[in-house]
Amino acid sequence: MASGISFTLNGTDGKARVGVISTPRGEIRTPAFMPVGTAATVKAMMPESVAATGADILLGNTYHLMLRPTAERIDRLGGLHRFMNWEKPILTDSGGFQVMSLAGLRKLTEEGVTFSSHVDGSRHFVSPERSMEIQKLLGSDIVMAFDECPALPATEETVAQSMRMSMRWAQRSRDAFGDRPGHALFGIQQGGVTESLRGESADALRAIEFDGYAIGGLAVGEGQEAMFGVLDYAPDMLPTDKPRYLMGVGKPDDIVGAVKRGVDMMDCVLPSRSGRTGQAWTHRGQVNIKNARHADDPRPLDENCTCPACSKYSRAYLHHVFRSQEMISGMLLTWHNLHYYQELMAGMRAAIAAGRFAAFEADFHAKRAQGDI
Ligand code: PRF
Ligand code: ZN
Repeated sequence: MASGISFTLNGTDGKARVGVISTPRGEIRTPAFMPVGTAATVKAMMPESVAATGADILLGNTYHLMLRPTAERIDRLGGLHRFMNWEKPILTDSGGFQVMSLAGLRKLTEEGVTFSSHVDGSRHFVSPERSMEIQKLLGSDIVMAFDECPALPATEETVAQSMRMSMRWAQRSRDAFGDRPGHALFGIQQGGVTESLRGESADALRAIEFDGYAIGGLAVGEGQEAMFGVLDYAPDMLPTDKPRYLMGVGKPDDIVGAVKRGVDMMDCVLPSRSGRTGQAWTHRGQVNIKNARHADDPRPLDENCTCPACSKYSRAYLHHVFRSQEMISGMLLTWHNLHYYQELMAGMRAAIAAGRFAAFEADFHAKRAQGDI
């Protein structure tokens, strides 16, 4: 499996790891946070601004792009990187998870999923083979295997059946992906919160062999304590010499806890989505800019932040444009949030490399405990 994508582990501190994924489109420093660019845009951000926050890679979505503007159209227009003007690596999710959470009228069989589009109600079919084809048309650098993720709570039997089908789909994804130098295929572990099922899933994926391994099926309603409980053992079940990607996580404290337990990559809509609803994430925790206490405040959102929202504007201004529903509100808060997330990742990478991750984590929690000023 000569993939042309390699992972170098540069250091560990406890279970936390620092490294680099090398791709033909550039290096991804890990632990990495991937901003979500679902519909060929990170909402409210120019691609060069996303890069300026420190992001090395974006996440795109098979489900959304296959419906609109379609993978075939993006292919005709030169692929997703050119279409959205983002030259660095792109990882695409495979669609199954989004079908289950967004589409209407779903029919799930061994073959794949038939569903109604949330855009116009039209009927579509995705299978492991079709998902691999779509992600190839998009030109994705890191392709995700096609899986199914049951909503928790679910019975152990339901989770087991679903996981075993996802493992059969993982083999079909591997077969359909073939050999594509310069492009990587990641498998996705399922198994809910049951250790033996997580182990069975990891064994199945390792036997197939992937370029990286995702931990799926978490952050789906089980709560942080249960998620950390799984992360206490799940990363150890995956190969040490390949990247480990925790899908759809999370809040800053989820991310710190995941990195501490051996996770290398994460993605989440939270920093971009909450920016558009007036929520900011800072060193001192969450700030709601629509709160009246900011109306006369000349100070920046976060004194220690060098992003445009913090270096050029006051809390009073950010409050005003949010209340006035001005577009710059979503732009500035999204920029700040993505900058904060990337700075958090850079801080963790430096701490792991220096063997002071425990001190970093203690400081992270201490600052948040002080609360917003
Ligand atoms: N599978 C896929 N995408 C995902 C998930 C999953 O389990 C999750 C779960 N948090 C988010 N995104 N394919
Ligand atoms: Zn800022």
